[in-house]
Amino acid sequence: MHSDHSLPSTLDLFAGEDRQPARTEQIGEQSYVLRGFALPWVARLLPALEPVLLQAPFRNMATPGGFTMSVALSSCGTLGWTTDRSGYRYTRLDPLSDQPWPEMPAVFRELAQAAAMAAGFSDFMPDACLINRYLPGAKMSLHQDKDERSYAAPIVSVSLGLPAIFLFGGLKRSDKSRRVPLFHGDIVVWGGVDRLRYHGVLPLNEGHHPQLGAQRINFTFRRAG
Ligand code: MD3
Ligand code: FE
Repeated sequence: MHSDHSLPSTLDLFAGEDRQPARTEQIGEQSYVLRGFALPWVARLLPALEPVLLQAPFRNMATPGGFTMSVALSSCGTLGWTTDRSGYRYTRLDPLSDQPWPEMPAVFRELAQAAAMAAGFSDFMPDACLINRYLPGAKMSLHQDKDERSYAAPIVSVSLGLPAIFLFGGLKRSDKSRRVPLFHGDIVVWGGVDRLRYHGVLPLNEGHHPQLGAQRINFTFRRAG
């Protein structure tokens, strides 16, 4: 059994004059990595994920350019992100089933809201949770998240399973990007001036995670509509 990070420790004491605990890493003006924040939630997240994936299985979608994404996607919530030859968009129906996307489990929304709050964004009301599955070799090229109606809300991203190297760029594609390792249980919150920064994920390395096996699963919570 892994250690229980829900127990308070000296690492969780608030640092200096700031409201951020010591395990929070600020990576941009309004961007934060909350190390291990999701660990106490994993035992409730994984069972809630199962029926979502039965209803809306992972699939490798086509891009407008005619490639197939190496990351497999699903979604839950009112809106799900999809791509095909005609473009990127949010839809109310899963194109695979022509049925509404699975409902967002309450424990998903509660975690996203708690993480947003911890990073200083109150009243985050996500209506979309994109679920990304990375198998070894899968990657996400540098891009911006621009398909949402408004950029006012933050984005909350939960990393589970194998570690990955996240690329955190600037507002122009050519801006230098920094590499941020993300581990099982880490949450990243972006908002405000950092909302449109370019970002991506390097190809996933082989490995085995005790709970998730040879994969990384990422939940990305957004206010899309
Ligand atoms: C940084 N997913 O689904 S976390 C995506 O780990 C996506 O699966 C990655 O990028 C993953 O679009 C990275 C999500 C993320 C979302 C929005 C951002 C990172 C961001 C906005 C600005 C900067
Ligand atoms: Fe993205």
